[in-house]
Amino acid sequence: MADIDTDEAFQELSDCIIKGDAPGVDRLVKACLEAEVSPGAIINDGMIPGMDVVGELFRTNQYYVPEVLISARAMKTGMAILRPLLTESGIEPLGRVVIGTVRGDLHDIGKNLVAMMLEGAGFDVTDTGIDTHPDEYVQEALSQGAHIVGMSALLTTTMTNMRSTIEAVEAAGLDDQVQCIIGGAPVTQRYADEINADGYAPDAASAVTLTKRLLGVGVQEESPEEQGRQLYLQARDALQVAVREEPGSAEHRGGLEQTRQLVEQAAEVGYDPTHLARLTAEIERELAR
Ligand code: B1M
Repeated sequence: MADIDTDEAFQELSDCIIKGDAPGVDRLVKACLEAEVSPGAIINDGMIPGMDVVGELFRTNQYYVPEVLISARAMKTGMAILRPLLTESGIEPLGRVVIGTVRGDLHDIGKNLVAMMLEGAGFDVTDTGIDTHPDEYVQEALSQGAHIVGMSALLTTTMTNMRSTIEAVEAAGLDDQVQCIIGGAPVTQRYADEINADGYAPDAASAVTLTKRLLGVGVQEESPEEQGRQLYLQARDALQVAVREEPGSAEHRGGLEQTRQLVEQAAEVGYDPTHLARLTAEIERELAR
């Protein structure tokens, strides 16, 4: 058995995940295993803290999609080594998620990000890929014993297949065991409410928080101050996306509406009105463009 300072190794492993250094992760995971560190500790104390930092950097616009994908790939490198050992040692995942892009939709970059972040957070994830028929979600949910069905859609024309999927889950009598969550650029909380989804997340990091919250695992209750801050950051992100769209287009109006809803939610939990007033003024300016 090789000798190793586990605290140091975990810190290095976490740094490698943050930097997206896949060869570093490969080396460190193997070194930890060589030193008989348990796969669960390697994931929970070395890799997941790194991915948590990545999630936070992404949420606060310090990391963008390419950095997150590179970190997620590094995470996957470690998971690929550890997954068979975890199955052997019988460590239970936080929950089982079936995720896919809905029927008719071929966009998968965002969905892949969400899947990787969920896997990184300790969930067992089955990815149905793109163009997923409602029946396929149901079959996978049944065979995997899923707790969560996650749907991604990037087109206003395919969003409607989220409703069909939720209906299929209900028709299969799975709605007691399975919660349906949705996301994707044109999707909003309002739409989630309209189609009776159990949750909506605007980005991959929030999808992890939402999944943990729905399953009651690993999430401490956020203070109203923190909730407000998160909603404000989401509103700011939504506005940034909306202003890039053609003024007056459905995407532009939808993005501004989503921003307004988030501003209202942040106001409800008492977030600083000066910051929110700035966003509201920007929404008004955009609407007048
Ligand atoms: Co397409 N496309 N596309 N496209 N494409 C959009 C979506 C579009 C907005 C571009 C535009 O016109 N401005 C537009 C949709 C208009 C609309 O319906 N409102 C559009 C169109 C029209 C089309 C085609 C119809 C074009 C054509 O053929 N005429 C066609 C449709 C094909 C089909 O799906 N049937 C098409 C095709 C394609 C490509 C294949 C070329 C390519 C996809 C490649 C791939 O995914 N492998 C593509 C791309 C790349 C885009 C844009 C440019 C980028 C999408 C993306 O990957 N964003 C996009 C324009 C845009 O968004 N600005 C566009 C990055 C990604 C990280 O973000 O997916 O939003 P996103 O995911 C985020 C969140 O939304 C959230 O978390 C992610 C990370 O933060 N999230 C979830 C996503 N899923 C979630 C699930 C959750 C929770 C959160 O819970 C389960």
